[in-house]
Amino acid sequence: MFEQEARRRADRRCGHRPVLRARARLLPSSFDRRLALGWTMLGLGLLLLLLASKLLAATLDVQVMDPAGAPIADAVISATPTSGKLPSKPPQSAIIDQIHRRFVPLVSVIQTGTSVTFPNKDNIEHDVYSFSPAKTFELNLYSGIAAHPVVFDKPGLVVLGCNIHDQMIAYIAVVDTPYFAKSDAAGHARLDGLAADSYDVVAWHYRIADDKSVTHQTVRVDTAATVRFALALKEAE
Ligand SMILES: [Cu+2]
Repeated sequence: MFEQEARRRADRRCGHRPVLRARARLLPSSFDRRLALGWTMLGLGLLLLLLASKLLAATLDVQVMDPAGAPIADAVISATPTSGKLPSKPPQSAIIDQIHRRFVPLVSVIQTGTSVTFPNKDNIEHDVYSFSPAKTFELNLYSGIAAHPVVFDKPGLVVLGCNIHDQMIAYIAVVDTPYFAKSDAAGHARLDGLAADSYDVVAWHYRIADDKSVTHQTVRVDTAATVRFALALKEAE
């Protein structure tokens, strides 16, 4: 009796096996299809998110003029969200050349933590230094691109000089935000990719006459905003 029951069970199992196998063959393909569909949906979702973030990223246009309305070039503009929410950005790098006994560019704006290289493209040696509290350093007499990078790890203004050539000067504005730009010859600067927020916008120029200029403005930026600065400058030396 037990034997009969055992055989019956075994038969039932055997009888079921082909069906199970057939199902087993079906399962992976429908599962694969669902998986593929899942990945497609995920891809589409990510694409939409990317497009949305591009659309949501705001632009701040800045116009810098003197009190008479003439455009000011080389003004440094930086914008810091008043919410304190800053996107994390990997450390950046920048280059300041020495060409024909001048620093090029004359004015740079970089985010705190940026490493800067100082290639000497002249056929004479330079000795680059800064006494500024935001970054004190000296690159002893060198030529070519041997100069190692300098990391600017504190916000503030750094004034560069050369110990050999007194007329050599350059300015580095180190800012605690990834949102910055320099005005062009038309006095225009554009800050891209801002998250919607209120921003403390700061304008600075190396010839600024501090007492007469409005250098801070708070601006709400949702999709696009424009801000104007009138800076009084000292006479060029
Ligand atoms: Cu020099």
